Amino acid sequence: MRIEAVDLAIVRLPLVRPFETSFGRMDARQFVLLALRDASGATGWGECVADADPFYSAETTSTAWDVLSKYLVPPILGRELAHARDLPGVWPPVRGHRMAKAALEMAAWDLQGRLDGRPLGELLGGTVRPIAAGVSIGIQPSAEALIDRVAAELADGYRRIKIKIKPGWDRTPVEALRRRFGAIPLMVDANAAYTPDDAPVLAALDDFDLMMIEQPLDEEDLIRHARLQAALRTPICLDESITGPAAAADAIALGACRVINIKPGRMGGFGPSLGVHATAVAHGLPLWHGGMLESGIGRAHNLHLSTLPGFTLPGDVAASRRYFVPDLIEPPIDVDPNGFIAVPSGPGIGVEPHAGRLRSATLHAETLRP
Ligand code: OSB
Ligand code: MG
Repeated sequence: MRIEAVDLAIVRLPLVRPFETSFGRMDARQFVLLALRDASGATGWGECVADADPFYSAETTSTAWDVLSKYLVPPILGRELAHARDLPGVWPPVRGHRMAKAALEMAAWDLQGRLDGRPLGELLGGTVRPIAAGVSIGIQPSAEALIDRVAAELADGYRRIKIKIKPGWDRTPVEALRRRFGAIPLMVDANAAYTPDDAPVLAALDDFDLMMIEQPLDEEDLIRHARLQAALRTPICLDESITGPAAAADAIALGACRVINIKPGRMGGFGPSLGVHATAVAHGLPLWHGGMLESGIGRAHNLHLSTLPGFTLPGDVAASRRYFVPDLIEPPIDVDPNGFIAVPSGPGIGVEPHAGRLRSATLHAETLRP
């Protein structure tokens, strides 16, 4: 591939309903969208998962824009690359900024698939097949409101329910869901809202046979996660802490988790994700694919990676209509009555933005050329 131009846009899409977590409430998604234009006329798409605010992670839309336009995009402009996997080798030694790196790296993989005429999932080593889908449900105003949401998601076929928790909203919603829905596949995500002093509250959740507790403690606290895991029967799943293959290996060696949530958009792209996948599979840890409220572009990338064999649990990769109506892509991504999502077929990610919708959702755009 030879990239002749990169279009960068800041895109804003209102969410169909607010999404509340322990770190705040979101009403819209604002992200950097990349288009890599190859000399052959093909275009690869990438969506940066960094949000407008630094609450889930340190990176933001602004930092991603800055790092992409100053450091990551210029060295690839006009340069011949044998394969998408070679991209990180041409970057200057930028520390961190994994979300910015991921957006560009994942766009290069989409382009690679289009140039090869193959679906991205196949290039990554997966077998393109329908993906088991779960949902992530934000903090609700009451247990009754939560029960109504869960009932609607189960009726749509979703195969696993994840609810967001925080101190003060943990036992009550879990107890209410178990009482109303019995033994459904249920898990919770704390987004790092607890401290080691909260261990008794988390241990009390052992009574409810949760599939796992996701990221209870701070992202840098692998050792405290290991101590907490030793005190719990419920498996801990790490999300924010898994910054790449080294962190995954450390977490497994320490016993800090028994499940891993892979988000390529958070961990620097498909290269690092394949590394985490291999490490987890080698140690027999179950994996699932996370989500970051992506538009159809990022969602399609996630579906393709989800076709790898290590993803044995339903992921947070749900239908477009739970997030955006209309989505940036047409047709939107849908779920079947059994809770499976078809991976878009066709070369690369198999979808592209609807031109008119992209234009009206774009807040700012620039094109970089050699
Ligand atoms: O922690 O998994 C998370 C959304 C934004 C940021 C972090 C997370 C989430 C979700 C939603 O849980 C997953 C999705 O439906 O895309
Ligand atoms: Mg999470």
